[in-house]
Amino acid sequence: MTQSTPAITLVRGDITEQHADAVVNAANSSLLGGGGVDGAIHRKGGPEILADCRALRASRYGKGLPTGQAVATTAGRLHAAHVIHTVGPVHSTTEDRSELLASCYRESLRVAAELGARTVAFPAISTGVYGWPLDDGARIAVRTVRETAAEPVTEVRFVVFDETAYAAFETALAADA
Ligand code: AR6
Repeated sequence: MTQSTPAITLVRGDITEQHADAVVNAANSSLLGGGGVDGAIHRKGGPEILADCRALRASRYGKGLPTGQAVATTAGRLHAAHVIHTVGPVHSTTEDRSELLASCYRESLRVAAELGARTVAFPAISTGVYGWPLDDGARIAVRTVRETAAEPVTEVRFVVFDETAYAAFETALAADA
């Protein structure tokens, strides 16, 4: 049986306001919080998320969550059942780390599918503090989701903060169709 890939939607907004089964966090490998999306998710979701992250550090990820991998916690007070934390690569001009960025989307979808999530909201991973150019980050995001069968996930929603990011995803969605 061939599996279908999720439908993709694009919205401009705040990822912490999304109603979805799973919300993806652009975390760092410590899993203990930071700025950007990560800071916003922990602030709005409340302390249960950090408690789960600390438990994951104590059990499975003593050395931290490796770049390109994903792991789920509660979503605390967010309008979601789960937060899926993934660690994007820092952008490099000397090394091609695209495969690690693609892995973030693939692994997050794999975890979402395992949890039985149907709707998954993603930020533009690595395109903030980690310095990935938006156009390329959007292209990798769209291409990877289009290549990844993730039933029962039926909707992947890219949630971007500003007009520039929205335009980058619009272009990627049009070009890759
Ligand atoms: N909703 C949607 N998009 C957002 C939001 C929001 N509330 N806030 C920022 N963005 P970033 P990274 C956009 O820096 O590059 C943290 O400190 C932002 O404009 O959150 O993967 C972690 O702890 C950008 O386009 O994630 C790590 O140390 C995109 O989301 C590090 O930053 C991602 O920006 C991860 O860096």
